[in-house]
Amino acid sequence: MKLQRHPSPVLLPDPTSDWECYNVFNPAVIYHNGLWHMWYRAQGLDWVSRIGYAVSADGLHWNRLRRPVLEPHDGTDSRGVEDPRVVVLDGVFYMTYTAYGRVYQGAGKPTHAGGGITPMIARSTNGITWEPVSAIVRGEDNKDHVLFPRKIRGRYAALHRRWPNVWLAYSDDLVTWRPEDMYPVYGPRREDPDAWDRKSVGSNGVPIETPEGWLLINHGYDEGHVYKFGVVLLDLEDPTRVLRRPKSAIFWPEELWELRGDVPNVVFSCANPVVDGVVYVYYGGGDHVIGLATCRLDDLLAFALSG
Ligand code: BMA
Repeated sequence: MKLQRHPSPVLLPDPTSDWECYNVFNPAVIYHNGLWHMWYRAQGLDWVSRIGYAVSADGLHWNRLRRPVLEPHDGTDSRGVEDPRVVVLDGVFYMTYTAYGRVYQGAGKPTHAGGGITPMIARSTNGITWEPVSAIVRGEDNKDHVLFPRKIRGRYAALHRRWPNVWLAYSDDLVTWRPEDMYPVYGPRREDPDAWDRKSVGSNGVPIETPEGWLLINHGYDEGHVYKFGVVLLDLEDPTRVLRRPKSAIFWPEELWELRGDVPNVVFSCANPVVDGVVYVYYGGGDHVIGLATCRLDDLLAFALSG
């Protein structure tokens, strides 16, 4: 099983822009009301990450807004807003994103070069104007968080990463996330010397609901730091239960725009919308451009069940 790569990137940095002239990568993408919507991470002259918006009729040709739709607003995100993942819940857009700031909100040592990261949630009724609503946790090394597309057992649910493990969290209102409602789900396969994901793992896009369980596409790497994608199948009503986790990866850097770039050997995805039975995996290549790879949902599920 391997994802099929579109022959060229679908979005490139814009050399005429101050905020997206260097890198565009790691987009959220959804198909909604007959259009493809993309929210993507971008870096320009000041190297601060912002979120831009683009819209498309076919998922390949994108029209972008001239200005970003989400930008840093205080010390908790002054170094950038990163890696958006978007889901529609109760008719409202919710974006999970990583705030990277000079302010560290925990006790003890900063987690990242003088500051810290915060797994944030923002909401929007139109996809353009966004309002931050909550953080899943504060003051720890935690990112790669993504909301499930529906309530589970009557509560909202999210995956997040309390390194090195992926955790599940429940909330009644998407605002309050209590530590006692968080459970570890899976981690790197450290005991397996050949595993591609033996050093680090994290979630990709919104979990895909199937009759067999929640199908997750995830990412990971070993000591070589080459980012690859794999799949994990979680129980529908109790997603702390891992049902399947095939050993082999389904996608890895091969093209020049993935092997090189701002960060080499990176494919990193925050989106896997399913349209007409096809999974569209949008991803950042080399933290520099946006690519697309696809597969049939049936094939991906059959592969997950074989693991
Ligand atoms: C991760 C994230 C991603 C990035 C990747 C590779 O930690 O920050 O945004 O694509 O590293 O640099």
